[in-house]
Parts: sequence; structure tokens; C-alpha cells
Amino acid sequence: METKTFEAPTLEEALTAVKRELGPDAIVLETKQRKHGFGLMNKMSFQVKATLPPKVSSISSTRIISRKSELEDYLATLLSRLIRAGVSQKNTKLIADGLIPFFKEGTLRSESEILAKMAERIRSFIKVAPSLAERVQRGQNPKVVTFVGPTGVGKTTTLAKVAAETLKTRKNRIILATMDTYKVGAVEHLESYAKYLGLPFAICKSPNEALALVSRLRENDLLFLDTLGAGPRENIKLSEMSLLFSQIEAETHLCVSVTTQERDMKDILSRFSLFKPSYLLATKLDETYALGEFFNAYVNQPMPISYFTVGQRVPQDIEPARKEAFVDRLLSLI
Ligand SMILES: Nc1nc2c(ncn2[C@@H]2O[C@H](COP(=O)(O)OP(=O)(O)OP(=O)(O)O)[C@@H](O)[C@H]2O)c(=O)[nH]1
Ligand SMILES: [Mg+2]
Repeated sequence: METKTFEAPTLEEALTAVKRELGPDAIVLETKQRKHGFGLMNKMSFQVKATLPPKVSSISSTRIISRKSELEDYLATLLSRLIRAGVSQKNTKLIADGLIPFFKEGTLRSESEILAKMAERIRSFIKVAPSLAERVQRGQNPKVVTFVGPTGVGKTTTLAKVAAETLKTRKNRIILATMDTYKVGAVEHLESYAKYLGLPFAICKSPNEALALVSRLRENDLLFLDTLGAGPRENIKLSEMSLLFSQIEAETHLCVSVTTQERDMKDILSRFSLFKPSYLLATKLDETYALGEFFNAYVNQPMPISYFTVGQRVPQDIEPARKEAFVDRLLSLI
């Protein structure tokens, strides 16, 4: 708003002129007394510079517009983080679609509200299960727990971590056994964990030996059975093992490394579905910031996630799967 100058013989008259022209809200910026002429002939006058306050509505609307675009920028930043993490365009849109109505309604008024809504939206695509230790604590333990999956994803290491966690509940006698008598050093690998944890250890050279071991289990025993890694194309190995597990009613955790490409992960999920796994177990979260491909492969899966493994150390590098931890990692917040 421009300033205007008013002049009158008295200050009062100048201010009245300001009020008449600019109204009661006028802001006086400056007043000056001026002398005209010399000696007895001089005359005084008063000059007032005034302006109007900026319209309240124009302030608030510009603020709302600028705030709105800041918030839109923030939403765009979060969405680009998802894309950078490998979440597909389709899934990113699916996540964003859940936020847009709230945006339009004006319900999301700060960055933290947007983040919370987005986290809630992502959480809605994920299912997690209580940890085995929690279920054991409640007396809901299975008799046999197995870990299946492709070679090298961390099945043996994870088995030792979960056994160690369950051991803390002191509810059951825990036994470790392996069916992996093919790979050099595989027996010694699990045996060394059994020794470390002070647990009994057994070797099953065939499905029949595994069946016999299970039949000898006592009430409340909990057997952790390690399997040999099978590539998704090794159908015979997979079929033999799945047949055995269906006979012994094992609780099966399908282990996948989150570093696996989406296409391969989908292939693994479909080939290992013959085990009817109860849980998906996500390994090696420490090895990547890009959880998007895992998310894409997982989105339509019915299985809850049981654990996240986050490093090589046994027993500490494992967490019961938590939706919040997954979202934080997916959005690179931790
Ligand atoms: N960085 C990282 N490495 C892991 C994790 N879990 C396991 N590993 C490592 O992955 C490698 C393979 O682990 P194993 O437990 O032998 O994997 P496996 O699935 O039993 O392998 P096979 O029996 O050969 O199929 C080892 O070097 C582990 O230390 C994890 O969460 N993070
Ligand atoms: Mg192994």
C-alpha cells in the first residue's frame, strides 16, 4: 500500500483529513511541522504521512498458499524417498492416494501430520507377527520350527538368533538339529552355535531321521530344525523337504534377504509357497537402504513378517518385526 501525505494548518485537521480519506484503521507513519514565510508573516502547517494496514485477508491467504506449497513440497520429498528406495511407481501412487483426500480436506496441516499419515498408510500394507519368544511365553509354542529359503540368506545364523531369544523364556527344552549334511561345514556351523548356547544338537541325514527325532520329542520340547539352502530351481529338494514339514506340522519361516531383486524375490515367494510358510522372515536389513523392492514383492502376500535380521552377530542382530521400524527404514528416517 502506498503512503499518502496530508497537510493542514493544525495537526488535528491533518489527522482528520487522514481519517476521512483512509478511514479509522489508517497508520500514521510520520508527522512534520513546517514553517512557511519569515518573521511575523510566517505560517505553520502540519504534514502527516499515512498509510493503510495491509488487508488481513490478503496476509492469511498468502500464508496459506505458501504453507500449502511447503507442505506439498514435503509430501513430494517423502514420495521421492519411496521411489529412491525402490518402491514402484504403482505402489508409490497407492500410498499417495491414501493421503490425497486428507490433503484436499486440509486435515494435514504440518509436516509431522503428513509424515504420520504416510507412515500409517505404509503400515496398512504390512503385517507382523508376535515373536516366537512372546508366543512361547503365552504357552503357544509349536513343536518344530524351521527356516527355509534360498542359499546364503542367513537361515542357520537366524535359527541360532531365534533359539537364543526363545531360550531366555526358560519355558522349554530347546534342541537344535540340522538336515544340511550336504554343504561342507554346515553341520559344524550349527553345532558351534548349539555349543555356544549350551543346547543339545542332532543331525538328520534323511527326512526319515528327522521324523524319528520329532517322534522322540517330549511335551514342551521345542526343536529348531535347520534346512539346506535350495535355489528356487531345485524343485526336487524343495518338494522332499516340504513333504516332511507337512508331516511334522512344522512352523515354517521363509527367509528372504531384502537385498534380493524384486523379480527374484517374487520367484522365491511363489516357489517356496509349497512349504505353506507361516511367516516371512526378512534378513540383512543392515545391507541396504533400499527396502522398496522387498516392499513391492511383499505387498500382496498374506504372510505376516516374523523377524528382521540386521547383522551377522549372534544372537544380538535380530529384531521382532515391527511395522514402525520398517516404515522408518523405508523412508530413510533411521
Ligand atoms: N549383513 C548381514 N549378514 C548376515 C545376516 N544374517 C546372516 N548373515 C550372513 O550371511 C552369511 C550366510 O549366513 P548363513 O546363516 O550361513 O545362511 P544360510 O541361509 O544358512 O546359508 P546356506 O545354508 O548355505 O543356504 C553369513 O556370512 C552370515 O553371517 C544379516 O542379518 N546381515
Ligand atoms: Mg545354512
